[in-house]
Amino acid sequence: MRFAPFVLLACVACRGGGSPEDRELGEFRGAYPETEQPTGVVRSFEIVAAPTSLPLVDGKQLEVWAYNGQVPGPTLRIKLGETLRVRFTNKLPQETTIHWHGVRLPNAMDGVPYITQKPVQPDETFVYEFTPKDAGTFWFHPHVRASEQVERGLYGVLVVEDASPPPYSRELVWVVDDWLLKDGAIYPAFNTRHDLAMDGRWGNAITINGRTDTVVKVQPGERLRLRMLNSSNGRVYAPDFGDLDAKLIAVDGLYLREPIAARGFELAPGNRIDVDVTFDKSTTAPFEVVDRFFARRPNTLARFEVEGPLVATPQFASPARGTVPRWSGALSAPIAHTFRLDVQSGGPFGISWTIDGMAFMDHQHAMPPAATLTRGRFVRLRFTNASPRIHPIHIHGMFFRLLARNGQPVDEPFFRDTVLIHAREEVDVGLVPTDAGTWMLHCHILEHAEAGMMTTIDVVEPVP
Ligand SMILES: [Cu+2]
Repeated sequence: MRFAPFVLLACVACRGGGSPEDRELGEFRGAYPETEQPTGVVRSFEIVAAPTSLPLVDGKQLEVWAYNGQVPGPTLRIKLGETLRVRFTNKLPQETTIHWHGVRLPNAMDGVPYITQKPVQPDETFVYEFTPKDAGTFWFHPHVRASEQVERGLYGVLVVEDASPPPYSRELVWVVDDWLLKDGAIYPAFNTRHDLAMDGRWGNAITINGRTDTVVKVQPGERLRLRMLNSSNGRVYAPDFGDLDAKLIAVDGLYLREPIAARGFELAPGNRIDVDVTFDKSTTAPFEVVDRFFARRPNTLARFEVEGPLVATPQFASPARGTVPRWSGALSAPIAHTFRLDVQSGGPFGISWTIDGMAFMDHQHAMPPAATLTRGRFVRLRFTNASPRIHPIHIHGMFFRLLARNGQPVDEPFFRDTVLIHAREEVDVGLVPTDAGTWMLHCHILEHAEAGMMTTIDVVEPVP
């Protein structure tokens, strides 16, 4: 009897091949940052979604839909270990929900209509309550008619601070969005044939926190933490920080294994990056942050102007020292499921975006899950983009690591919850699901999602 445990171990090793990498594949501990113990502190917020009018984009009044009368909505801020309680009231003319993008939370709090909750009807209230497992930059937005509701202005940032936040001079939260405006108003037709067939709705005005003319005045020596979110329906940005000393420290909330130069990151809809920026004491030259996703059509996003007396630069080690496994043997693991991304004609919009040949059109008639995964067990998944358009694929409630693009191994020193898959590209990811439930997997180009590019994956408890 005393040898039984060794027999069991040998058996597991047999199935996985027995190498150190294989053992790491199935090992959850250390795959994500260790969760702080819940502190018992509950942070309560009220959020009301309602139509309103705000001076946005170029300063003229714009009819929008907003959380608490603001676009972006309020930045909700709690510390790791604290519980977020949001009493949400819908004052919109249509049903809605709030999805907490990137947050590992109980499935019932994920805000997906008919799958995790009934949609919140006009004048109804719903209470979201959960204790995030990770510190980081997250966001929230509706998961009902998102291509319209998000475009009209419904989104906000959730910052889960470290239990002991690093002492930056200050912190900036930048929500990058683009607006399709015509005659001083949000272009009123949503899910147009053009937007559905192309890469979603790309606007004609790019804003940071609702403004096209962001200028941040900083003092020489300051060290900033910049939390940046792309809330656009379809537009991808590649922020270039030029001559700034800018290091990428977190992607999609979680810290990197080590800081890397913040250059060329494809900030697709849904993605967040945290950037550690230090302003040299010796220069007062202004700095621009420029989107270079299309090299020939750069967009200036914001400008830093350095002025005033020198300040001492806070000296501390980069917080980017997250536990990010290499999963170096992962490409020899079997592919648990291949998601085929494609397009076909037909359906209510005349064009349907499909996963595995199926369009997810109506939340009320849920399809069977595309895949069933086991909680705590590593899987390798493949996305084959058979279409000529881009698809930022987002998985709810878990993080994954990129393993390969078109068969070429990739070792990104970070986790993600959203990855941009280019036209005709094949992408492999690895992940260890940590929470049971039915989780959405979908394209974050909101028009593509609306026209069907969504599915679910079930995460089930391991068989004892
Ligand atoms: Cu897509």
